[in-house]
Amino acid sequence: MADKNSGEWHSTACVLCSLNCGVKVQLTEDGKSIARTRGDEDHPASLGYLCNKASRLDFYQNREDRLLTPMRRTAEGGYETIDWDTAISEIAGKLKGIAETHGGDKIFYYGGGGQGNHLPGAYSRTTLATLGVQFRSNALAQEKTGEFWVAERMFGGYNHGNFEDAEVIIFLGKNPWQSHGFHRARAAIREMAKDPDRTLIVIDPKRTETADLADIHLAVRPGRDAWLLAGLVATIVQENLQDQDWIDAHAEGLSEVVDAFSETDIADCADKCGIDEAIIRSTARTIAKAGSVACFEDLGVQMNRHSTLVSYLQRLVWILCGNFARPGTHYTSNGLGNLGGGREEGKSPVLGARIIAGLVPCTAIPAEVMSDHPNHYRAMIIESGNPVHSLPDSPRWREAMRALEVSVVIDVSMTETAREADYVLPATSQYEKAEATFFNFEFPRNYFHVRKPLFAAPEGPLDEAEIHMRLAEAMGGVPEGIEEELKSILKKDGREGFQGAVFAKLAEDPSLMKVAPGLLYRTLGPTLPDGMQNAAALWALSHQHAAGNAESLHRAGIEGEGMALGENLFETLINSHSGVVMSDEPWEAIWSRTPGGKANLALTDMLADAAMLNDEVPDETDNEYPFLLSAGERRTYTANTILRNPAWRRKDPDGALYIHPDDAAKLNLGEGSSARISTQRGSMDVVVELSDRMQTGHVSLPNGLGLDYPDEDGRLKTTGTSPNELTWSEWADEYVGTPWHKSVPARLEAID
Ligand SMILES: Nc1nc2c(c(=O)[nH]1)N[C@H]1C(S)=C(S)[C@@H](COP(=O)(O)OP(=O)(O)OC[C@H]3O[C@@H](n4cnc5c(=O)[nH]c(N)nc54)[C@H](O)[C@@H]3O)O[C@H]1N2
Ligand SMILES: Nc1nc2c(c(=O)[nH]1)N[C@H]1C(S)=C(S)[C@@H](COP(=O)(O)OP(=O)(O)OC[C@H]3O[C@@H](n4cnc5c(=O)[nH]c(N)nc54)[C@H](O)[C@@H]3O)O[C@H]1N2
Ligand code: SF4
Ligand SMILES: [Mo]
Repeated sequence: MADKNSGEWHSTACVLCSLNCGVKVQLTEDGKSIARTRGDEDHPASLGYLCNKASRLDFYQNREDRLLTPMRRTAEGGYETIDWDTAISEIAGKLKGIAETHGGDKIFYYGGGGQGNHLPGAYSRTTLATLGVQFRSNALAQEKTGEFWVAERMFGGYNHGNFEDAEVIIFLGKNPWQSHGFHRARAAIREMAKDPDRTLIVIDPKRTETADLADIHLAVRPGRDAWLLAGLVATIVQENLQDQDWIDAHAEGLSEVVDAFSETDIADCADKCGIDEAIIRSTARTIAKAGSVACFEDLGVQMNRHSTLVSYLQRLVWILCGNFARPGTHYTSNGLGNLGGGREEGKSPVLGARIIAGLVPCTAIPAEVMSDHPNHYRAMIIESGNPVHSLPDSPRWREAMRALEVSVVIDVSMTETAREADYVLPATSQYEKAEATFFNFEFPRNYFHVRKPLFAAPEGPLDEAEIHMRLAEAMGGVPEGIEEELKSILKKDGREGFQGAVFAKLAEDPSLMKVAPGLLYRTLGPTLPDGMQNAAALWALSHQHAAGNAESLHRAGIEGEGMALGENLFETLINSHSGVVMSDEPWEAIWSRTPGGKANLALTDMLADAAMLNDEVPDETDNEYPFLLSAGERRTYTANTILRNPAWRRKDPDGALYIHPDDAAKLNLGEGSSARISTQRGSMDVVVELSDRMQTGHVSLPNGLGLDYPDEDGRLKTTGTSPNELTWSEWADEYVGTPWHKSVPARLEAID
């Protein structure tokens, strides 16, 4: 726990986006709030960098709507507070009842971590394994699963770009000036823009802040990236621009790709995507000529038509020119845990939707709850996620939540999702326990940052680990006496003896594995320094990682062999304040993770789709819905739903709808006027802001708005528009079910 007295700077991380930049904070004198924030120069990746949002972190820690006690939904539809024992015994009884009567596979698990907290996900296994839960998902299955799946099949894992060193940088449906996605983004983009030897290419219908700094801005027509990328691939193939020597040495499947694109009509692609053929061809030549190219695709294409195909086509553009496993190009990284694998792992039980990386497509969940199929989900545990607000079709989600026989939400606030649940359990905040995320994709040197708690938790909330262990105990999943026995071994024989005892116990009774994370929290956890009980799960992970990665750990300066190496890794992690480099590899190491040591260029399903593009007549809009809505844009003051108090936002108070002035004029919409936006799903009122950054016919709303928060009188007040009141589940990618939020057909009209 941070020393409450004054003045001292404590190391932690910003939890407002996936980067978790290192932050140093000073607390107020009462030790309850963050008073000052600055960048942490000792953080191995952010190096002191922060964006505008980090100074608002106290809005995360201190909130009027903080959950302080378990809640149970009443027959009248309100909530009553209940004590922990009642909550745990009722929830355990109901979940266990469903598991025994219908099978654990009827209980669905959603979430497990947001942008700053992935340790709850580790402890949830204690409950899930006890119940025999089979199906789960999280927010990655509404954005990244298509990309994961393609990358897995091409490279054997999720690939990331080395943007800092690339000669040509491509941002595809990505606005890193606002959304980051790689470290020190604003500083790095400025460096790219300034350097005459580097070319920054931005592919975005909107002239974003990133596009302002680009050498080449390809203002593609919304939803038409597939044609642009097919045009780039076809140019490379037809003009013979590929790096033949590199492909001969490092890739397979070139002839299938050449066959698929040798007849592609590039003029037709140009026509459909709205970018001149000459510009497509010259851009392809720029890419082919470059010494190194790195590309970042994000939601502009991942939540859009042909999303999985686009994830493939953009990879073809750079892999044909040899941009993998070399500095300035792309890599698969080596971190702790393995977030981001993309294997296909069976099908979901009702719709038979493809499960990628263990995640059921988010768009399938409500239908799989409300179906009368015998295998439909009957209960749900939602932890550290707000799907009623953040997944497509909020109205349908509300219905699905009520259709469940039991629903449990574990959160810090009374969220839109919590308000539909049968039970709501209060969790400690990310600054009241040790925390970490698994979104670390650096290379050649990758790092891990375990943060120490800053604040004592208030009376009431519990760490997720404790919640899961209590549930498992109440369900009879934890053998009598085991906790005390392990504790006394740890006390007597230290960690080495403890490890031996844990292994012996597991060999004797493999079912103990189910509750291992919770047991570690209870036994090893309290012995960890600085109140870091919640870091206990990292002990097992450290040993697991050490067993297969001695060389990269040694190179990173973490010493020892066998068990000692795992122990040293764990010790280094929990004793560091600002994060630790825990992997250091040569570029060749990437090939050892690539099946057969070669990149796979030819994905036959994707090539078949690409071959159809010239025949496809795109038709996104019609007379009834003449606009395309980009539903959920990242702006200077948006942070998913992590911050609920609207006062945190210094700009754009209503989360305005951006529209081109020509469109606004036609609809008699002035700056700051109100409009109604309607889609096939619903209608919402919005405040309008004119912006010539938008194309005509294209409008955008921010993500993460439409949250309610108590005003001065304690009345709940909603700020801005909740985008998913306007979206629906079927509007999604055919392969992995990621929603098409960036291409929602919509109609606009002025209102008084
Ligand atoms: N400030 C802030 N930063 C964040 C977040 C946040 O809430 N706020 N959230 C974080 C999360 S969870 C994520 S996943 C990332 C997302 O980061 P981004 O994907 O960069 O964010 P978006 O603004 O949703 O979409 C990016 C761009 O896609 C463009 N776009 C829309 N339609 C199309 C199209 O048809 N084609 C192309 N090529 N582009 C199109 C939009 O104009 C927009 O500029 O941001 C992270 N960072
Ligand atoms: N239309 C549209 N919808 C979108 C998007 C879009 O662009 N357009 N973007 C999507 C994207 S990319 C993403 S990633 C999702 C994000 O949506 P979600 O995955 O729902 O994530 P968050 O909004 O970050 O919600 C995280 C939840 O965790 C809670 N929380 C915070 N700290 C703790 C803690 O320590 N313990 C527990 N138990 N809970 C905690 C917060 O209060 C919050 O309720 O939204 C998606 N929704
Ligand atoms: S880029 Fe900004 S929001 Fe993201 S972690 Fe860093 S400071 Fe926080
Ligand atoms: Mo995201």
